[in-house]
Amino acid sequence: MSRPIPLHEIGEKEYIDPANQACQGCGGAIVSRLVSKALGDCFVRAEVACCGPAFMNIRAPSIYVEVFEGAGALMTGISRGLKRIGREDVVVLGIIGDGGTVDIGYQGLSAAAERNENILWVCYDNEAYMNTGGQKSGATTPYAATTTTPIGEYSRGKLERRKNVPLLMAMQGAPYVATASVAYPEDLLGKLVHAKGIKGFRYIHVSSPCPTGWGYDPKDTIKVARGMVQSGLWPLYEVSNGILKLNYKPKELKPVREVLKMQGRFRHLTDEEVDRIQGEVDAFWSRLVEKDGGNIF
Ligand SMILES: Cc1ncc(C[n+]2csc(CCOP(=O)(O)OP(=O)(O)O)c2C)c(N)n1
Ligand code: SF4
Repeated sequence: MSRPIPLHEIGEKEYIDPANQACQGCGGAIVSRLVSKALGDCFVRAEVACCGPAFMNIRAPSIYVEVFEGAGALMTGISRGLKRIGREDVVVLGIIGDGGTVDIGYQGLSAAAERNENILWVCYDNEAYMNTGGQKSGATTPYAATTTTPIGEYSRGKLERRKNVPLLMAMQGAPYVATASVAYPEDLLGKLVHAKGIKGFRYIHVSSPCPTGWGYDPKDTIKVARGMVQSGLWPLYEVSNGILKLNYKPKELKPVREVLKMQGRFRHLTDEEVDRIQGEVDAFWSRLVEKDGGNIF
């Protein structure tokens, strides 16, 4: 399992250029910075269409494709090419949006996990297709207003449950799977460094709030991200060869209401709808606590 790495231990060297085109307060930009610092000098990066070109100004060799369903195939090709020339020491990294991971990229992701490709897939999850205007994805929290699930007489926002891709990857037998959050950088760095040392398919899914799509003040990104973890809306855990470990386990979770009310996308919620979300969060949390330290299947 991983161990949290304090920020001062990771070193001062930066791997991204000082300015980028992301919106102020973009969680994805924080992911990009921390991932590159954790991996250091020896990685290549696959990039597919997403908000990434606005903030992945990482100083590392990278290959970009416009088709955002293609990350699994692209990373597989790079990894196998490197193996062919005897460079398996190079980490093959993808920092991929939730649309490109849980929806349109899922087939390639699942196939790469099945083949146990030697790649590190980091999903930055802003819970929608933000680059094209904020359409809902399979990662969007229920009842959120998005541009394809607007609020009106006949619509209460997104109705489906979230697709839990970290657990799906773990059930496929991936050697290492973790969730993380931009509000817990020590935890994220620890998981990245741990993943770097493992061969085979590794998957880290990072909650990366988006002020533009979620409707909050850009200065509050970390506050919102922290609230998601503290309320159980985004639990932090890792699964190493099938064994689950909860990385953040407070005595009591914060009520989800406090976190939801900070975000414009949930402004329309009724008390009953908040209760439904709270019920689902509580049920999932109890199952995680039950499985903590044991095998997930
Ligand atoms: C096959 C295909 N369909 C649609 C598009 C247009 N497109 C580009 S980026 C994008 C959204 C990507 O969403 P996500 O992966 O969640 O990343 P984010 O934009 O949130 O960073 C879409 C629909 C495309 N490039 N390729
Ligand atoms: S739309 Fe959201 S994810 Fe995209 S650059 Fe802006 S803040 Fe970041």
